[in-house]
Amino acid sequence: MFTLYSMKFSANSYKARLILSMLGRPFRLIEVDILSGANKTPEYLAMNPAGQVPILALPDGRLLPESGAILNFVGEGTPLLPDERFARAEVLRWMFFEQHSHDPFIGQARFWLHLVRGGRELKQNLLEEWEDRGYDALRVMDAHLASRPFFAGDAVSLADIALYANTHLAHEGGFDLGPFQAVRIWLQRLEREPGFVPIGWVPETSLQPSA
Ligand SMILES: N[C@@H](CCC(=O)N[C@@H](CS)C(=O)NCC(=O)O)C(=O)O
Repeated sequence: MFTLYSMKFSANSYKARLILSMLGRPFRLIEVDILSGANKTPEYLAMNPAGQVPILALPDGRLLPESGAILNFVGEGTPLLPDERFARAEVLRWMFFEQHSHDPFIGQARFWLHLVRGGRELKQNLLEEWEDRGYDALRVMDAHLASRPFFAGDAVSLADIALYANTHLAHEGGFDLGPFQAVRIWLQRLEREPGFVPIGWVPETSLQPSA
């Protein structure tokens, strides 16, 4: 069975929980309290020098940090990651977009403004850039989704899971999804997929808390 080092309100951790649920893969969850520094202990840094969640631990002990890598690993061989070369590249296109143009702005805004006490004051110099670049990302997503149901191809893929996590929480980072109708409809479409679970969901096999 997989073990997932994860934080309940972390959107990157949620991507991993969501794919494991959508694929019906049982896993053990270990809650890492990143707001109290449990991700910066020598033991945790030995598992992931970046000091971040999520980390997927394989049954043989190998460790895989990075939400996109975890999505790829878990999704390999399932309809969430097509075999055909171009179709797969389209999934990757949107996963790279998520890491470069979406999470650093919408994800960071939501993390610091919603989860970290005093985050607004600490990150005052970044707020304008987060807002500008975050709305840029939402405009790109809305334009793309205006004529298709999902980001890559006609069916749900890893790209949708990657982008759903922070987008459905964008309001917590101060973003208004009101003008982005195609994005709002897509969010609801993903929520109707089999195995969908909300961010607060935990599997029965969970341990709390841990480093
Ligand atoms: N690129 C990484 C980013 C992971 C990330 O930013 N995790 C956040 C929580 S959502 C974290 O652990 N933050 C604590 C820190 O960076 O110190 C991924 O996609 O997994």
